[in-house]
Amino acid sequence: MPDIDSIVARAEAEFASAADAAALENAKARYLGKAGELTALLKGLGAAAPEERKRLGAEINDGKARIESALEARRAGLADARLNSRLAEEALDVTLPGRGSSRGGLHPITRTWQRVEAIFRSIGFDVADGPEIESDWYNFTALNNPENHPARSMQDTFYVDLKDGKGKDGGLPLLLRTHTSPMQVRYARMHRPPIKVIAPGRTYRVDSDATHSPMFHQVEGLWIDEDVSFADLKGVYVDFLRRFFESDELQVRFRPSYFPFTEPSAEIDLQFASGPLKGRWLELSGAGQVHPQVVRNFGLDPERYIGFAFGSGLERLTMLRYGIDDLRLFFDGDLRFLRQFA
Ligand code: 2U9
Repeated sequence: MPDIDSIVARAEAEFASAADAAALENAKARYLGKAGELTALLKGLGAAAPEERKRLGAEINDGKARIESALEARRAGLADARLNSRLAEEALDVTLPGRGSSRGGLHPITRTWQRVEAIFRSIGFDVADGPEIESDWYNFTALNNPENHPARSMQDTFYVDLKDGKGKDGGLPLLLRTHTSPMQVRYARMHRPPIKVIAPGRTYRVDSDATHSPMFHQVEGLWIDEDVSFADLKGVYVDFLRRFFESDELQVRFRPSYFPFTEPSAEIDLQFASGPLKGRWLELSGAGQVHPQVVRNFGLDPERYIGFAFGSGLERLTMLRYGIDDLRLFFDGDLRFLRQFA
């Protein structure tokens, strides 16, 4: 008669050394499976004498129960170990400080843009927005730019040249607007006077150095009615500058100049009463009385309607307001610079 205790002891040892569930199930088969050792003993019982069969049967069944309980214990042990190792692997240290969420902020140009809109809205100006790809007519012709004006050349203006020949407006070229003026022409042709509007937005010129970027921002304004004068222009613009720069002491100077779309025209300079730029005349904007031909291009009679226009770079306004000395900082995306405005 085989020694059941030793079979049970071997099974227990094999189960204990099974490294995983698969090894354990293989070990189980060697004892309790169809061809297992204990199964073989049970099968052999038939050959034993009846008295012997009863005693042996009880002994084998007892051995089987011990092996099964060793198996269950090892199964539970392996499951426990697996759970523990997963817990260790996937552990979260809930005591670690959070990563925090960083605060976003508006780009300084956007801040200027919004500030300019708020000031002009407060004195009754509408804000217009429109296409950055323009036709030659809206960008140049309507603004009284002569056919041979250098601004129209390939060296100064980005022309749109689509391969399928679509970059044309009835045979004339399309281009990236070189100023926001075409938007005011569109606006003036869609509204009846009084026309009181500003057009802030992106503009493009073939120009790139420390003080010029191929993409830059402008804000232009237009006020057309039956009796709008140069004095109104001065009033509106000086008020705007004092509010924009938050200084009532600020000095403003209008210097004669020339633009094809205004006549007479002026450059606008300003002088701060305090701060690092104090006492220096700084060029800022241009302006003038809208040229009669431009008023005609609005579809209006220049004998009846008159008004003024002005234009300024949003970059220039921003640099003077915050004391920024390099235009390229606006376009580099350097967080050390941008965070100062957040
Ligand atoms: C219409 C008619 C006239 C807008 C004007 C200027 C003078 C001017 C420059 C300032 C710095 C452009 O960004 S800049 O380089 N602008 O000097 N702009 S008058 O005149 C207009 C606008 C629209 C229909």
